[in-house]
Amino acid sequence: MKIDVLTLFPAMFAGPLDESIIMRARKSGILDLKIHNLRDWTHDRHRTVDDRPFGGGPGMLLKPEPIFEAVESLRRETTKVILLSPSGRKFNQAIARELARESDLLLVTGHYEGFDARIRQALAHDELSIGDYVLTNGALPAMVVIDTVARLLPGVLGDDESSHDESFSHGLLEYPQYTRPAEFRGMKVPEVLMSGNHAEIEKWRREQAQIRTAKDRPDLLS
Ligand code: 4GX
Repeated sequence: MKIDVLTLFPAMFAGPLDESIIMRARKSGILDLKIHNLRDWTHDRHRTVDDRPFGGGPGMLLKPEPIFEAVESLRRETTKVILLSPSGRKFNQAIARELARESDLLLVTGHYEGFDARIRQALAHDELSIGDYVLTNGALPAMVVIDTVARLLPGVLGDDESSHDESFSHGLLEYPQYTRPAEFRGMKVPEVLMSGNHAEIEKWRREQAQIRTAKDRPDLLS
Protein backbone atom coordinates (compact mmCIF):
# COMPACT_ATOMS: atom_id res chain seq x y z
CA MET A 1 0.00 0.00 0.00
CA LYS A 2 1.11 3.53 -0.77
CA ILE A 3 0.33 6.23 1.81
CA ASP A 4 1.09 9.89 1.16
CA VAL A 5 0.67 12.48 3.89
CA LEU A 6 0.26 16.19 3.36
CA THR A 7 1.22 18.15 6.48
CA LEU A 8 2.61 21.45 7.73
CA PHE A 9 4.72 19.55 10.25
CA PRO A 10 6.67 16.86 8.43
CA ALA A 11 9.21 16.67 11.30
CA MET A 12 6.50 15.35 13.63
CA PHE A 13 6.41 12.15 11.60
CA ALA A 14 10.05 11.28 12.28
CA GLY A 15 10.15 8.82 15.13
CA PRO A 16 6.77 7.13 15.53
CA LEU A 17 6.80 5.59 12.06
CA ASP A 18 10.53 4.79 12.10
CA GLU A 19 10.29 2.09 14.75
CA SER A 20 9.36 -1.51 15.16
CA ILE A 21 6.56 -3.05 13.13
CA ILE A 22 5.85 -0.02 10.93
CA MET A 23 9.51 0.42 10.02
CA ARG A 24 9.71 -3.29 9.18
CA ALA A 25 6.65 -2.92 6.91
CA ARG A 26 8.28 0.04 5.17
CA LYS A 27 11.62 -1.73 4.73
CA SER A 28 9.92 -4.81 3.29
CA GLY A 29 8.06 -2.65 0.76
CA ILE A 30 4.59 -3.58 2.03
CA LEU A 31 4.10 0.04 3.09
CA ASP A 32 5.37 2.85 0.88
CA LEU A 33 5.01 5.92 3.11
CA LYS A 34 5.86 9.45 1.97
CA ILE A 35 5.49 12.64 4.03
CA HIS A 36 5.05 15.90 2.10
CA ASN A 37 5.27 19.50 3.31
CA LEU A 38 2.22 21.48 2.20
CA ARG A 39 4.37 24.61 1.93
CA ASP A 40 6.18 23.03 -1.03
CA TRP A 41 3.05 23.85 -3.08
CA THR A 42 2.99 27.56 -2.24
CA HIS A 43 4.43 30.19 -4.62
CA ASP A 44 4.79 33.35 -2.53
CA ARG A 45 7.84 34.47 -0.53
CA HIS A 46 6.19 33.69 2.78
CA ARG A 47 4.99 30.26 1.72
CA THR A 48 1.45 31.17 2.83
CA VAL A 49 -0.95 28.29 3.49
CA ASP A 50 -3.69 30.05 5.48
CA ASP A 51 -5.98 33.07 5.37
CA ARG A 52 -8.83 34.69 7.32
CA PRO A 53 -12.38 33.41 7.02
CA PHE A 54 -14.84 35.34 4.84
CA GLY A 55 -17.62 36.66 7.05
CA GLY A 56 -15.28 37.10 9.98
CA GLY A 57 -14.63 34.95 12.99
CA PRO A 58 -11.60 33.80 14.91
CA GLY A 59 -8.59 32.00 13.55
CA MET A 60 -7.26 31.09 10.17
CA LEU A 61 -8.25 28.58 7.50
CA LEU A 62 -6.13 26.50 5.17
CA LYS A 63 -6.54 28.19 1.80
CA PRO A 64 -7.51 26.08 -1.20
CA GLU A 65 -4.70 26.72 -3.72
CA PRO A 66 -1.76 24.89 -2.07
CA ILE A 67 -3.91 21.91 -1.06
CA PHE A 68 -5.53 21.62 -4.51
CA GLU A 69 -2.14 21.75 -6.22
CA ALA A 70 -0.62 19.27 -3.81
CA VAL A 71 -3.48 16.77 -3.98
CA GLU A 72 -3.68 17.03 -7.77
CA SER A 73 0.05 16.34 -8.07
CA LEU A 74 0.12 13.48 -5.55
CA ARG A 75 -3.09 11.59 -6.26
CA ARG A 76 -3.51 8.84 -8.82
CA GLU A 77 -6.66 7.33 -10.34
CA THR A 78 -6.88 4.88 -7.43
CA THR A 79 -6.06 7.26 -4.57
CA LYS A 80 -8.50 7.67 -1.71
CA VAL A 81 -8.14 11.22 -0.32
CA ILE A 82 -8.90 11.53 3.39
CA LEU A 83 -9.06 14.65 5.55
CA LEU A 84 -8.29 14.42 9.26
CA SER A 85 -10.37 16.72 11.40
CA PRO A 86 -12.56 16.65 14.52
CA SER A 87 -15.62 16.97 12.24
CA GLY A 88 -14.95 13.71 10.42
CA ARG A 89 -16.65 10.38 11.05
CA LYS A 90 -15.19 8.61 14.04
CA PHE A 91 -12.26 6.33 13.09
CA ASN A 92 -12.48 2.76 14.36
CA GLN A 93 -11.23 -0.76 13.65
CA ALA A 94 -13.95 -1.40 11.02
CA ILE A 95 -12.90 1.72 9.08
CA ALA A 96 -9.27 0.64 9.41
CA ARG A 97 -10.15 -2.74 7.87
CA GLU A 98 -11.84 -0.99 4.94
CA LEU A 99 -8.87 1.33 4.39
CA ALA A 100 -6.44 -1.60 4.50
CA ARG A 101 -8.07 -2.85 1.27
CA GLU A 102 -7.20 0.35 -0.65
CA SER A 103 -4.15 0.57 -2.89
CA ASP A 104 -3.27 4.18 -2.03
CA LEU A 105 -4.29 6.72 0.56
CA LEU A 106 -3.56 10.43 0.68
CA LEU A 107 -4.01 11.81 4.20
CA VAL A 108 -4.50 15.57 4.38
CA THR A 109 -3.98 17.01 7.83
CA GLY A 110 -5.39 20.32 8.98
CA HIS A 111 -4.15 23.07 11.23
CA TYR A 112 -5.68 26.35 12.47
CA GLU A 113 -9.49 26.41 12.57
CA GLY A 114 -9.90 24.12 9.60
CA PHE A 115 -10.04 23.81 5.83
CA ASP A 116 -11.69 26.06 3.25
CA ALA A 117 -14.92 24.13 2.58
CA ARG A 118 -14.08 23.69 -1.11
CA ILE A 119 -11.24 21.34 -0.14
CA ARG A 120 -13.74 18.97 1.46
CA GLN A 121 -16.26 19.51 -1.34
CA ALA A 122 -14.00 18.90 -4.32
CA LEU A 123 -11.04 16.82 -3.16
CA ALA A 124 -11.96 14.63 -0.20
CA HIS A 125 -13.42 11.14 -0.47
CA ASP A 126 -13.73 10.90 3.28
CA GLU A 127 -13.12 12.88 6.46
CA LEU A 128 -12.06 11.10 9.64
CA SER A 129 -11.72 12.08 13.29
CA ILE A 130 -9.74 9.99 15.78
CA GLY A 131 -11.95 11.11 18.66
CA ASP A 132 -13.91 13.89 20.30
CA TYR A 133 -11.10 16.08 21.57
CA VAL A 134 -9.08 18.86 19.97
CA LEU A 135 -5.43 18.49 19.02
CA THR A 136 -3.15 21.26 17.76
CA ASN A 137 -2.92 19.77 14.26
CA GLY A 138 -3.66 16.62 12.26
CA ALA A 139 -0.23 14.96 12.39
CA LEU A 140 -1.01 12.68 15.34
CA PRO A 141 -4.39 11.63 13.84
CA ALA A 142 -2.64 10.81 10.55
CA MET A 143 -0.09 8.68 12.42
CA VAL A 144 -2.87 6.90 14.31
CA VAL A 145 -4.59 6.01 11.04
CA ILE A 146 -1.33 4.92 9.39
CA ASP A 147 -0.32 2.73 12.32
CA THR A 148 -3.75 1.10 12.62
CA VAL A 149 -4.10 0.42 8.89
CA ALA A 150 -0.50 -0.69 8.29
CA ARG A 151 -0.60 -3.48 10.88
CA LEU A 152 -3.60 -4.96 9.03
CA LEU A 153 -1.75 -5.26 5.71
CA PRO A 154 -0.96 -8.85 4.78
CA GLY A 155 2.55 -9.82 5.90
CA VAL A 156 3.06 -6.95 8.34
CA LEU A 157 2.44 -8.87 11.55
CA GLY A 158 4.35 -12.01 12.39
CA ASP A 159 2.44 -15.06 13.69
CA ASP A 160 3.09 -14.08 17.31
CA GLU A 161 1.86 -10.52 16.84
CA SER A 162 -1.14 -11.58 14.80
CA SER A 163 -4.71 -12.61 15.76
CA HIS A 164 -4.81 -10.02 18.53
CA ASP A 165 -7.46 -7.68 17.16
CA GLU A 166 -9.65 -9.66 19.46
CA SER A 167 -11.31 -6.90 21.45
CA PHE A 168 -12.69 -5.36 18.31
CA SER A 169 -13.41 -8.47 16.27
CA HIS A 170 -15.63 -10.32 18.77
CA GLY A 171 -17.00 -7.05 20.16
CA LEU A 172 -15.93 -7.57 23.79
CA LEU A 173 -12.99 -6.32 25.81
CA GLU A 174 -10.22 -8.81 26.52
CA TYR A 175 -10.46 -11.09 29.54
CA PRO A 176 -7.81 -10.54 32.26
CA GLN A 177 -4.53 -12.35 31.61
CA TYR A 178 -1.71 -13.34 33.93
CA THR A 179 1.84 -14.56 33.65
CA ARG A 180 4.29 -15.70 36.31
CA PRO A 181 4.66 -15.41 39.27
CA ALA A 182 1.48 -17.15 40.45
CA GLU A 183 1.45 -14.80 43.44
CA PHE A 184 2.81 -11.24 43.34
CA ARG A 185 2.65 -8.83 46.29
CA GLY A 186 -0.21 -10.80 47.74
CA MET A 187 -2.21 -10.81 44.49
CA LYS A 188 -2.98 -14.34 43.31
CA VAL A 189 -3.61 -15.60 39.80
CA PRO A 190 -7.16 -17.06 39.64
CA GLU A 191 -7.04 -20.77 40.47
CA VAL A 192 -8.98 -21.82 37.38
CA LEU A 193 -6.19 -20.60 35.07
CA MET A 194 -3.76 -23.06 36.64
CA SER A 195 -6.25 -25.95 36.74
CA GLY A 196 -5.46 -27.25 33.27
CA ASN A 197 -9.23 -27.59 32.65
CA HIS A 198 -9.56 -25.92 29.28
CA ALA A 199 -13.37 -25.96 29.17
CA GLU A 200 -13.48 -24.24 32.57
CA ILE A 201 -10.82 -21.75 31.50
CA GLU A 202 -12.80 -20.89 28.36
CA LYS A 203 -15.97 -20.40 30.38
CA TRP A 204 -14.19 -18.19 32.93
CA ARG A 205 -12.65 -16.05 30.20
CA ARG A 206 -16.02 -15.55 28.44
CA GLU A 207 -17.61 -14.48 31.72
CA GLN A 208 -14.76 -12.12 32.60
CA ALA A 209 -14.90 -10.51 29.16
CA GLN A 210 -18.64 -9.93 29.62
CA ILE A 211 -18.20 -8.46 33.11
CA ARG A 212 -15.39 -6.16 32.02
CA THR A 213 -17.23 -4.95 28.94
CA ALA A 214 -20.43 -4.26 30.87
CA LYS A 215 -18.47 -2.25 33.41
CA ASP A 216 -16.03 -0.26 31.24
CA ARG A 217 -17.53 -0.24 27.71
CA PRO A 218 -21.30 -0.84 27.95
CA ASP A 219 -21.60 0.89 24.54
CA LEU A 220 -20.01 -2.22 22.95
CA LEU A 221 -22.86 -4.43 24.25
CA SER A 222 -25.77 -2.35 22.92
N1 4GX B 1 -9.25 13.89 14.89
N2 4GX B 1 -7.36 18.17 14.96
C1 4GX B 1 -7.31 19.10 12.71
C2 4GX B 1 -7.51 21.53 12.40
C3 4GX B 1 -8.91 21.48 11.92
C4 4GX B 1 -9.96 22.05 12.65
C5 4GX B 1 -11.25 21.99 12.15
C6 4GX B 1 -10.39 20.83 10.26
C7 4GX B 1 -11.45 21.39 10.94
C8 4GX B 1 -8.40 15.91 15.10
C9 4GX B 1 -9.10 14.86 15.76
C10 4GX B 1 -8.03 17.19 15.69
C11 4GX B 1 -7.16 19.47 15.55
C12 4GX B 1 -6.80 18.02 13.64
C13 4GX B 1 -7.66 20.56 14.62
N3 4GX B 1 -9.13 20.90 10.73
N4 4GX B 1 -8.21 15.50 13.86
N5 4GX B 1 -7.09 20.42 13.30
N6 4GX B 1 -9.52 14.84 17.02
O1 4GX B 1 -8.33 17.42 16.83
O2 4GX B 1 -8.72 14.26 13.72
